[in-house]
Amino acid sequence: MKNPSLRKLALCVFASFITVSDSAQTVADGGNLGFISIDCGASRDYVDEVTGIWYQTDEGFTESGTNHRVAPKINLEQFAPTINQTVMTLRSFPEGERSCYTLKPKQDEQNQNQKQKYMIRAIFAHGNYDLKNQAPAFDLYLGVNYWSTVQTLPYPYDFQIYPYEIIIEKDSNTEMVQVCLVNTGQGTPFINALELRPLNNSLYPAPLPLTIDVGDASERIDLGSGLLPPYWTRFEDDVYGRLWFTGDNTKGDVLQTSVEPKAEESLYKLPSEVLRTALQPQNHSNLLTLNASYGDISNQYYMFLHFAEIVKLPPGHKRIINVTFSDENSLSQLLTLEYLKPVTLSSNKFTNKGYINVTIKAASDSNAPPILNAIEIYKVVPQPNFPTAAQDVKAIKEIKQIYGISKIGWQGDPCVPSKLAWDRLNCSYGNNIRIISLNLSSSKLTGVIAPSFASLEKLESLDLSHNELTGPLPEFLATLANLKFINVTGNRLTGSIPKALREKANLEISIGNNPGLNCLTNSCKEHNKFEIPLIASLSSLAIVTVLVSLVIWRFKMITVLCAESRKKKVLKPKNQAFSYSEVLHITNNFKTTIGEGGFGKVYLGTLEDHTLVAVKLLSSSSKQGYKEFQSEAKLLPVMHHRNLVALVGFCDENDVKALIYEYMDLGDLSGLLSEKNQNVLKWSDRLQVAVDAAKGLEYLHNGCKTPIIHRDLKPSNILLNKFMVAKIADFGLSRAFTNERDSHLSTQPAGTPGYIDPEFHRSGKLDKRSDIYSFGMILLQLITGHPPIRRQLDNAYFIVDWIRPKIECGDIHGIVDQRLNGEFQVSSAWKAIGTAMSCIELQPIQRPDISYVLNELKECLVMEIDHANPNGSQILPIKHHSGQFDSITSLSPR
Ligand SMILES: *[C@@H]1O[C@H](CO)[C@@H](O)[C@H](O)[C@H]1NC(C)=O
Ligand SMILES: *[C@@H]1O[C@H](CO)[C@@H](O)[C@H](O)[C@H]1NC(C)=O
Ligand SMILES: *[C@@H]1O[C@H](CO)[C@@H](O)[C@H](O)[C@H]1NC(C)=O
Ligand SMILES: *[C@@H]1O[C@H](CO)[C@@H](O)[C@H](O)[C@H]1NC(C)=O
Ligand SMILES: *[C@@H]1O[C@H](CO)[C@@H](O)[C@H](O)[C@H]1NC(C)=O
Ligand SMILES: *[C@@H]1O[C@H](CO)[C@@H](O)[C@H](O)[C@H]1NC(C)=O
Ligand SMILES: *[C@@H]1O[C@H](CO)[C@@H](O)[C@H](O)[C@H]1NC(C)=O
Ligand SMILES: *[C@@H]1O[C@H](CO)[C@@H](O)[C@H](O)[C@H]1NC(C)=O
Ligand SMILES: CC(=O)N[C@H]1CO[C@H](CO)[C@@H](O)[C@@H]1O
Repeated sequence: MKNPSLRKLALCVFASFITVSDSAQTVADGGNLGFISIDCGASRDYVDEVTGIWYQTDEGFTESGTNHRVAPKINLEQFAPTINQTVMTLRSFPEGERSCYTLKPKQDEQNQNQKQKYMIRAIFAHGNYDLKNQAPAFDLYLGVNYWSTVQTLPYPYDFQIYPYEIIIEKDSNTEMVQVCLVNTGQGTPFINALELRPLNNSLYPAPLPLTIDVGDASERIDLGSGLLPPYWTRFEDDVYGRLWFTGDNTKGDVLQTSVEPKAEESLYKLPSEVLRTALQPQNHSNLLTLNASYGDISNQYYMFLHFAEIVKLPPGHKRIINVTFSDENSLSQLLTLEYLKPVTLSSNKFTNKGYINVTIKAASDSNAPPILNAIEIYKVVPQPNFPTAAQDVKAIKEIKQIYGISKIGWQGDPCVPSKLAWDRLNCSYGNNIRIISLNLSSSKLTGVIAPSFASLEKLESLDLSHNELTGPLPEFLATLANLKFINVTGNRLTGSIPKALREKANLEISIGNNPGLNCLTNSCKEHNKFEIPLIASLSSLAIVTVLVSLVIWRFKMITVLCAESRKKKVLKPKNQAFSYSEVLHITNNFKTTIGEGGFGKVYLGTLEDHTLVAVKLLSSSSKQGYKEFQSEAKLLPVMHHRNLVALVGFCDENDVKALIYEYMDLGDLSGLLSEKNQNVLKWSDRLQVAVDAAKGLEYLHNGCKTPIIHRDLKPSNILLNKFMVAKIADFGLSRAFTNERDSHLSTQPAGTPGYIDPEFHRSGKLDKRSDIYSFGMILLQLITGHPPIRRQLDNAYFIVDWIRPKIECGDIHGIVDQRLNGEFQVSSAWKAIGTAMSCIELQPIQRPDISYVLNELKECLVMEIDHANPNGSQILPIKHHSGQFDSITSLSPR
């Protein structure tokens, strides 16, 4: 922690200020010079009587905080008549960790694409504004980098004014400069004034930013000043608004002149008041030594010495000065002074040796001793942090503005520094810092989904659920290459899901509870042309034979598509038409058979990008199941969900008809549960499968305006990929209904014995509850390891009749699959059984909705995992949807 030196401590509001020069009045509006002058906490704009500078209130520069007046209980004017208006009010920031002021310096029209140097000054004087007699300390940031720590002092020093100055360089690409106050838990940050002044770019040649910091060895001193210390001069004297302090004159002889040095002609434009005085060695010595002690060991400094001859030397006499900075080079510089002409020498970088050593000697041929008029010592402010990519900053600020998001924490850079990153978003911190997830769930957003979201190029997850968003789900979201998850559940979106989004690989969209959002009607029309009469069942179990005549025009359409696709020999995107020769190529001439169904064989295939696929080929002799195929071909391209098997493409060429699906490495659930499988599925894996399948079913039932009823749910229709993510397959019997209440009378037989809803079997009435029944039977099979109809010896009995007595006598270990050897959490198992039993109520009306079932199953999973991690580590089953790996890696680390 730094402590302001005593010399600076003495700098207080009782200072006597320098007299005013008339010329200052001509710049009533500092804005013309590119000035920004903010009187924080002021209630109105005004022109400072003394300096002629126009001060603005901080409205529009910052977003939070409250206004105060220093020393509210005393008559300041009487108490300290010289106090400056800018210091009299302040703004404090009791809420939020980081509070920022955003300055937008005017871009010089003639100086486009150039860098521009600015001086920024922040002024602090708390004046016991809150009557707490405290001395707050807080950090000051310039953009994403630490600048300094403001350390104030308590009564009776509470009127001390702390000016912090920094010289920065802004290139024309950066639109704005941000000065942020960061609460470090040592009191409420506050600020009295903030000023920005453009500098001539040739000034202060050194790596920027450079700062002059109250608590550090850095300083700006006017030597030989006749004024009693302390004092500081302001704009009326210094066109750049630098503050000058009186130095220690006791080590030398003071020189003064009443003649004005030609300050205007010099680059640094020092106030003539500063140049008019100098110090020379005592007793006509030839050596002036400066010795200042450094601040922190790690700091680096640059020094600027200002000289001007203020003594009219006899003709022929010269003052020649030999300056040696003990900086990195320690080179000596020779300087011959001319009468009244200011000159500045700059040092190289000083690395810290504990003190600064500069010797100023008279050169051997000099006729006069050395002098020094003023000195500036700047500390280099390290810049270790880079801001978030400008594009993302712009986009998130637009989003903030469009939706009027007034979050106290959303100030400054969204991602940097990481400990101050905005809530509700996550970033990737590589070479290029990007926003990768944004969660604005329940944020009262209204209006349409703005294009700014699409500017967050690297976004992986976007949660906009539970807002009041209207309009369509925009197609531009599909341009986000990494996007894997969108949740717009619970809004008022309308229209249909754009094709580009539906077809985007690995994208999960949650669209539930948008009454006007239709994912079928429009899309189906659009998709009709993709229908091809193929059989689409990956499962190999009983499928009913139905003969349906072909719709000839569709074949023509498809032929055209195939012809087109043959021309482009490129990698196919999703749901694309493949030619027969491509199918041959993909399957390596139908080399590997991975399954066989009623309609033909399923082959293993490999796409050009090495993705494995399952190619279902319709045997040319088979005339079965066209209806089923049509269902699937109609529904599958429309439905996109992580827990539904995805259709990759199709082929229809002359007699060859094939459907191409994503490859599910681990096969179907009935195989995984069968006694032949040596790798017994763990309890937590079973629950995860149940949760996955429930999610898929929830999407079918509730994700779209038009519910889809699967009608043939059974373990063999639940497939698992290599990450053990379960997906529902086989939509051959699925039906979509425009009106949910309108339960349909179906004449068609459907379903598989054991899993089929007996009520549907009886009445032929079809609704979502039939799927729930089947789902309940699958749950029971996951729990017990047994199919619904168990055969033992000559007997066959219904699993429910076997299970009920065990439930009644509380025999959980008798119910759960014996192969688990009791390795499961009892409460989790009971909950799972309860859920399953509620699904298979005979009265459909008593069966729960799938969303309820899903929640119950999630809770089962949490119970099991909490049990497996007794230390309470927060591994949750439902992850942030960043990829396929999430849920499974958290469950079964492999
Ligand atoms: C900066 O100073 C140099 C030298 O005095 C001068 O030539 C130049 O015009 C100045 N630039 C600006 C923008 O004032
Ligand atoms: C200058 O001379 C005076 C009187 O002789 C002496 O007291 C003082 O120490 C000298 N100063 C220096 C810097 O030599
Ligand atoms: C300079 O200051 C440092 C620290 O105050 C001190 O150790 C050193 O002796 C001084 N050097 C000279 C030449 O006065
Ligand atoms: C200061 O620098 C001068 C010239 O480089 C050198 O002679 C002197 O010893 C240095 N003093 C200290 C204390 O380093
Ligand atoms: C300047 O001072 C340095 C260090 O004291 C010395 O080495 C050099 O010779 C001097 N140069 C002149 C021209 O006097
Ligand atoms: C950010 O990451 C954390 C930790 O992984 C996670 O808990 C949080 O939900 C994520 N936030 C968003 C908006 O994705
Ligand atoms: C978004 O935040 C809400 C609550 O803040 C949370 O329930 C939800 O899971 C989050 N979404 C994601 C994708 O992390
Ligand atoms: C989408 O958001 C809703 C509401 O926050 C939530 O209930 C649902 O679980 C989310 N969907 C997913 C897949 O996370
Ligand atoms: C440097 C400066 O601006 N000083 C002024 C502060 O305010 C008092 C009273 O308003 C003036 O008299 C000073 O000149």
